[in-house]
Amino acid sequence: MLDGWVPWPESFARRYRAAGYWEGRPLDRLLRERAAADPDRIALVDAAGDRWTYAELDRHADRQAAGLRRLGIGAGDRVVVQLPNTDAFVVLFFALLRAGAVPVLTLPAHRESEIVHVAETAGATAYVIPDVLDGFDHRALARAARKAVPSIEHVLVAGEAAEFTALADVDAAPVPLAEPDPGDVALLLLSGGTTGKPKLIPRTHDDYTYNVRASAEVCGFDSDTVYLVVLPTAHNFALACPGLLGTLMVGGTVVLAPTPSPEDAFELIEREKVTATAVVPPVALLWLDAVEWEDADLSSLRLLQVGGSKLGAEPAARVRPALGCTLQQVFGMAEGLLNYTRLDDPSDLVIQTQGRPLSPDDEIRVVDEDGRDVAPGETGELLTRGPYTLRGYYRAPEHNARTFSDDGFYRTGDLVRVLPSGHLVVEGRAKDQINRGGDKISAEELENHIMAHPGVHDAAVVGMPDATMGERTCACLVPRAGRSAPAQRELAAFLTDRGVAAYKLPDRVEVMDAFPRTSVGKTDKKELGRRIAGQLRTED
Ligand code: J2J
Repeated sequence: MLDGWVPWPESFARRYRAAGYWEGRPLDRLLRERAAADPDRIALVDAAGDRWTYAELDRHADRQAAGLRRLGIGAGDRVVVQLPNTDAFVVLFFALLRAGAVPVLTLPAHRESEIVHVAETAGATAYVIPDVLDGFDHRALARAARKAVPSIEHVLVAGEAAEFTALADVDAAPVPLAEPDPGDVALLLLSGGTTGKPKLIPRTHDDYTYNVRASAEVCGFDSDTVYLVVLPTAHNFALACPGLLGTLMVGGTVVLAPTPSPEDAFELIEREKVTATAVVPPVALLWLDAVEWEDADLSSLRLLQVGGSKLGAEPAARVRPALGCTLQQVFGMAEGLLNYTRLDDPSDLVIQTQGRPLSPDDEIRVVDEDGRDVAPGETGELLTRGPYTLRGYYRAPEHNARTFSDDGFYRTGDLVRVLPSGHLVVEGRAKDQINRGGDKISAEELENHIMAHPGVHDAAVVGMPDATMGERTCACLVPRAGRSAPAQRELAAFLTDRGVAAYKLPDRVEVMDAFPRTSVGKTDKKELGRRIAGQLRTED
């Protein structure tokens, strides 16, 4: 069993098994079983129109698993995966599971700072990359990562491998492989993060299979479902809620979009007769406008899932008239808990709320700053535990001590209120994070990077309101005595040079003589946020 993760207490594990949530099946079986039942159905279509049947996908995953084993990548090995929305991701994901290795899923946008930290924390033995993506050479990143993290023995490249191993050559005749223990960790997801560095989220075969199966049921996925992957495949939402895994589990067809742009997505919706997809609010807003000028036929689309950050009631109400499909709000987290509006919910709940918990055994508490339960309907911090919510981050005991209650509830950092129907309304956030249209940015992580700049004495990163993104990132700087603080462009270049992902770069820089302080002398970020918001209003 993998060490460094926190399993559920045995009494809970027993309960979740008895209730039928945990079925004792390895995650990759969902593909194996569909391939046996319906070998010739189309499982996967990429943007170029290449098609994979279930049998082909299954066979390819078996061959790649054997190839991975031949390289020495096997049981319990952590493998950092950084691939775009391509068939290579899907094959590799199942191949790793079958080889017994643990995929560690990172975004294509991540750079040296994130990759090195993640690979180090995971103790990764391999790193899988594209060759060049959007003009960025991932092989150069791999060279830097290998230098910084000596445990990385293998770099596998989808495309031109240079001195590394081509993923296409990771291929061998299938060999019998022992199935993993379904109670063990199947994959590691990345958390949005609220502290200095991103955290790793262990998800077990049992818990993730349940996450996928229950989501597919709630969303009405079946073999007629054609699901378009718009968000990165490495994102929990697109992967498993129900996402690509939920579609494959029920024998539907997964279509991979290279970008969320209306041009790419609408063309694929029309060409492949897509029935369902999942997007973040800024993409939903873009699509709602784009239907006015793009003349693609979107009539096949039945379900638009929107989540990752809060969708306003006004755009929510426009989804059906503009796109002709059902809206589903999803308030989820890679840590576990998923809230969905139901397909038959009255429209006011669909428009005004962020859904209700997926599982009857999702336990919800809403507490005040002292940890006491608030009165029903009042706003407080959401705490949760349940059959698919983590009990601790991977190899992070100190952080876990703060982030989990003694009885195992995860403190989400989200401020919510619960309606009598059980639906949740997200009212704000207690965590020090910016939610930039669904992309999460840890203020502390970014502040640490910024404070390495020689012109900066102190830094505070806060969100500022934005009509499209919900929030954007503002870096408030106090210059070092006798020096000048960097302007936005210079700061962006400095952070890029440090290997910080582009989505984390501040949208605005505010230079000030000193920060407002709270009564205990801490930087008053709420006040800073108010000041920036006020300033933006005067600029309008
Ligand atoms: C407000 N805030 C939301 C929503 C997430 C499905 C959907 C989303 C995610 C995700 C996910 C929100 N309204 N509808 O993994 O499977 C904010 C909350 C939450 C955090 C989690 C999925 N939906 N959020 O966004 O791990 O603050 O997962 O705690 O990236 O996003 O972020 P993440």
